[in-house]
Amino acid sequence: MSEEPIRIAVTGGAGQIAYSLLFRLASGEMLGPDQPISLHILEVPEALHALQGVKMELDDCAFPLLKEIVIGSDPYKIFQGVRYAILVGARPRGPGMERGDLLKENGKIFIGQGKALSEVADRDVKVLVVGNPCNTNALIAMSNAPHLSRKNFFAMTRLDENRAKAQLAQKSKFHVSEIRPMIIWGNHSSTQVPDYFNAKIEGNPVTSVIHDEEWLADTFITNVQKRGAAIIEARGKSSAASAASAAIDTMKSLINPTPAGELYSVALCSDGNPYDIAENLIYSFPCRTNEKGVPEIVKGIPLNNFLKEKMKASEAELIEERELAFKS
Ligand code: NAX
Repeated sequence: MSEEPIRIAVTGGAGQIAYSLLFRLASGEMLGPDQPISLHILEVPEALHALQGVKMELDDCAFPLLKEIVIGSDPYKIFQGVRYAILVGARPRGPGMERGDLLKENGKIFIGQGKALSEVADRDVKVLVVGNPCNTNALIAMSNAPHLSRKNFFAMTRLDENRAKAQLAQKSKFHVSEIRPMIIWGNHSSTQVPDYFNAKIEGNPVTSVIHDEEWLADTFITNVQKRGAAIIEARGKSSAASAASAAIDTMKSLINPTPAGELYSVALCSDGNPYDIAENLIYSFPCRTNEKGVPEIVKGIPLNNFLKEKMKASEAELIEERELAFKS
């Protein structure tokens, strides 16, 4: 651990996910209890006043590890020297907005942030995109960051993984920590593929513990895909604390070597993947982080026709998003 604070950037700092995420980062949850950090928080100019209030609260927590808080709306200043960037801020879908419009509006944000990261961030910066549509936003940022490795851009599907684990735990009456691995393939959208065929409960195939195949193929997958909408319906607001928690889980997985026999889901650049998914997409795969701290796609996961078909549908959606986003 270095004594120098490590710089972590968070965008969308005045939003609801950041209101949970920033405090957990500042308490040391991502980099551990011995590593000082500095928070570099980006917002749009209209939300800077609200962000000032969040900064005041961070100050008032008197976190021992938090050495500095920098706020602002210029990505070239905020991303200066950052080792980790969690890109949460995004434009929400407005009334009457088509998916293509949403992709274009977000495209502008992630073109600018990709360029800024490429110019001023640490050369090894790991970038996790949370703001939706997160896979394609990450692709846009990656495509606009010529000085950074394409391998360092990720989009978050860990909330889907965690949601899937919670569903299987409730159905099987095992604790959630016994549900592993749990792979999410594809896009963070309703075409995502929660893979119960390769999931295990206490080391046994899910299908040998939960015998209700109809529930698995239908209710389980739909519950995971539509969990976000169910939270909005119940809470009146979209998931925030669980999204922040999943962002921290993801960063920890991306940084620390993965324990033997484990894996995690994250969307990353599909170039050279072993699952016949088109290149130049940000697609969710099972991953492990090696001893050098480099995340890699896990090879050799068996795929049946059900999975292959659904994975192709998610790939098709990502190709369509890419076409809409990159259409000039
Ligand atoms: P909020 O609307 O509460 O906050 C978003 C914040 O981003 C706002 O304060 C806004 O001013 C800011 N912002 C917009 N453009 C910006 C820019 N160019 N630079 C910096 N800041 C900018 O949304 P919140 O609930 O926090 O959700 C944030 C994003 O996460 C949304 O796009 C949402 O869809 C996405 N999610 C992604 C999830 C995932 O699993 N990948 C799950 C949770 C969440 O739905």
